Amino acid sequence: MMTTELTAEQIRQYHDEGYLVVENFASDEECQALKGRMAELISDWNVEDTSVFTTKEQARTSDDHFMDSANRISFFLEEDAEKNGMLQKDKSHAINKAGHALHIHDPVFKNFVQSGKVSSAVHKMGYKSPSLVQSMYIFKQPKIGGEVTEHQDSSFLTTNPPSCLGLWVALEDATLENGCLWGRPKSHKGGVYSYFTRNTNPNWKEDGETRMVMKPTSTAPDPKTEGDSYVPLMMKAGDAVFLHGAFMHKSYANKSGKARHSFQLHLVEGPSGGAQWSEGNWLQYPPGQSFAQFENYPQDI
Ligand SMILES: O=C(O)CCC(=O)C(=O)O
Repeated sequence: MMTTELTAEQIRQYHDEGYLVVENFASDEECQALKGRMAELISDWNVEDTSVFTTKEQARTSDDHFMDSANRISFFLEEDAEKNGMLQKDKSHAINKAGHALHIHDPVFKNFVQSGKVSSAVHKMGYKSPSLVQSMYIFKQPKIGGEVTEHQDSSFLTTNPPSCLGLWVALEDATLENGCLWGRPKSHKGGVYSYFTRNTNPNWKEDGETRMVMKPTSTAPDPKTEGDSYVPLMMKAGDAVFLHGAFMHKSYANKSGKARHSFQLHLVEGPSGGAQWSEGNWLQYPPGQSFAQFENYPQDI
């Protein structure tokens, strides 16, 4: 498997801009292998065993299916794919995403993430003991692929200190029409402005509260006012973008007739690298297991 060594200039760009696009990160064969394998997984998927995924009301919609998906391959439907409990599309066109442990449970996805190029890039970016905490396959379906509202990944995958790194790999061309990513250069320099954290009220349901709450930090201002400075991150199939955990990004709904499949990894610094996984994160392993067991990614997955 080809390895892609990032240059010192690319590392500088990543730290300076908060993101780094790497062309041809994945080969055509790798993109086809991941897409082909996902088609097989969908064909085996029992659509009854699912829920809808939307970023618009995430605090309210964090259901058991979502909260239990850390260590599974779970499937989530597009909001507009269902009406009155009935699917409006066949399941392969109704799915929003699959996650969050493709890298653990599926040999084809695992093979891709264990390729030397991912590990080499992550270490060059300064991670001492990177832990791969989640993987996702996002479909962004033609016509119904929903918007992803602006956010920072460190809000959703929190360590102390913040250390999240996203890797977003385009498996199909990502264009203005089909809902490419948009990002705000240098926005990571303002720090993490909120944390999506478990409600500490044990009676949240009875009290009419949500299971997860978005808590603003006192240190970073809410950067959402700076909407004009977003730039589109258009990519060809095989290109990838590394996203700093505090980098503001989003994507618009896909109104076009073309899908925009992508594969995402999120890593954090592990305990030996000096970061602690937050107990407030939505993503937790079952009792007795911990993210620390995935330190020194990718050898130890
Ligand atoms: O794929 C998208 O449209 C958005 C994905 C994203 O924002 C993320 O993975 O953090």
